[in-house]
Amino acid sequence: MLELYQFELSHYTEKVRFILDYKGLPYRKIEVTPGIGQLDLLRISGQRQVPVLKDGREVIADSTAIADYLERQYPERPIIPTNPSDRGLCLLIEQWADESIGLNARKAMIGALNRDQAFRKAFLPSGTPDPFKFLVSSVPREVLDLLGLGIGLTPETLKTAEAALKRDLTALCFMLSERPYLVTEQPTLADFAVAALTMYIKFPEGDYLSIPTDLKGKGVPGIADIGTFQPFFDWRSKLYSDFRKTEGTTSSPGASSPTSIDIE
Ligand SMILES: N[C@@H](CCC(=O)N[C@@H](CS)C(=O)NCC(=O)O)C(=O)O
Repeated sequence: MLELYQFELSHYTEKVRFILDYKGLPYRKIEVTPGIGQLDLLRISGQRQVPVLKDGREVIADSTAIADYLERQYPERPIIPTNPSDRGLCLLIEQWADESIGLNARKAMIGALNRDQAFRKAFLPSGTPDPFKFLVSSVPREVLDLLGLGIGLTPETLKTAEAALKRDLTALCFMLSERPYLVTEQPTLADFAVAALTMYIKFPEGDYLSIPTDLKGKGVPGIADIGTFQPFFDWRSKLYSDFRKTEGTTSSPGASSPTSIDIE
């Protein structure tokens, strides 16, 4: 069976999970332990980031390379059009989702965590004891701002990221106002990339991800909760309900606990 080394909360991994579900390929999720598990990842794949897909003796790192591999190896239910202009547009949108939406969404989510106590609290696993929840949610905003600044997130960087995301979502609303999917009459890699890489702007509702219940449907205030972008989020919800398997219905066993990696 295919094995997907992942973080449940990774948006690049979400792209791969979407593709695997669309193609109807069963897979086992292996949750990588940040730090130690990534050293094992380095040993098997030559780099330390998730997602990594293992298919027998084949080990593929990077969501784009994995999409490419799956399309070649499992061509049924294709996700990359063969017609040159559709193919070009599909690959361009995927690249845009990875390099623009994904990176800006990560920044905007960190900014939202800094600003919004309720959102910060929602990130904690449901079993977290109340005193600990209280401690986390009561960390002063200035301290979190400092943490944000420590990783290069100045208020200007955040403002630029949020403005870019709003332009991206506006463009997507226009594109989707006249057609069901971004490139052709069928979903393609472009749709799965955009749906997955917008995960941090607003987490999907429904049981698609093993994340705290409070986080489902939540996102960056001022973007996730305003009517302007609702057509985009409605489109994404439909893509999820049509093609992404829920935790209960998936043909895959549930995720393992965080682990380091077995090497054959
Ligand atoms: N270009 C890569 C990006 C993967 C990536 O950024 N993965 C993040 C999780 S979303 C990661 O593994 N971060 C841990 C690290 O960089 O150490 C892809 O498309 O797969």
